[in-house]
Amino acid sequence: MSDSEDESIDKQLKIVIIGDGASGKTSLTTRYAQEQFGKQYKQTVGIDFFLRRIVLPGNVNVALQVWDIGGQTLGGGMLDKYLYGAHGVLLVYDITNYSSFENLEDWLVVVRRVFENEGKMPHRALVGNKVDLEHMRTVKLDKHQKFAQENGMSSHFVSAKTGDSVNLCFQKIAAEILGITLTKPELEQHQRVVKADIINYQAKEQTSKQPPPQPKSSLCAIQ
Ligand SMILES: Nc1nc2c(ncn2[C@@H]2O[C@H](COP(=O)(O)OP(=O)(O)OP(=O)(O)O)[C@@H](O)[C@H]2O)c(=O)[nH]1
Ligand SMILES: [Mg+2]
Repeated sequence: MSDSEDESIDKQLKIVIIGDGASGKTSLTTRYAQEQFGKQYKQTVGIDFFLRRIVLPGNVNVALQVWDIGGQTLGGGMLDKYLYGAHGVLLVYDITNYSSFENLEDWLVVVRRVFENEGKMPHRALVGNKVDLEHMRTVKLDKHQKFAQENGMSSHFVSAKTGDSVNLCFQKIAAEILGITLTKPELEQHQRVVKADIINYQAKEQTSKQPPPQPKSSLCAIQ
């Protein structure tokens, strides 16, 4: 099959990311689309777009059009328009911020209202972000699961910072929207290994004047 024929079987999916400000929507999107993460918080004003192509089992080429919506759009007039025509909606909260979880109720109200008229609801995914801060978790697992179940949502936990389960989350959502089953090896392939930085003790030693480490020993630290 030639490249041009490959192109013709592409499916385009509109994925909209919503949730409170600072829950990590932009971080999640840039991690997924550009393999980047920034510690600095820069509020999204309105909307940003990203595109990523993936291949699903059966050689199905999918173009994911990701709409990253600013948290401040809740209550504004534009949100309905952004949501219109979405195949999937990710409702993102920060597992260390309880109100970001509670407020998803309000975001869901808008989703329901927009799609009531369209007849068909989009795939809805509940995404708990910042799992690298597990020790600071304020939203219990059972709360998350209950909310997902009651609202017919798929359930995901990710860290935009480390990249943990980010690819997997989008892959699963796209496959589910298109009615494609992912096999266990395919699921495992998208589990990302979390990288640990190697500390250079020789460089540290020069600045801190600490006793030298044992020869040939090296340490890993997960940040
Ligand atoms: N530790 C940690 N911090 C994160 C993670 N994801 C995002 N952050 C931080 O959380 C802050 C807010 O992230 P954004 O992605 O800008 O949040 P947002 O949801 O896009 O916010 P709005 O654009 O205002 O709606 C930033 O300082 C990020 O660095 C994560 O997985 N772990
Ligand atoms: Mg943002």
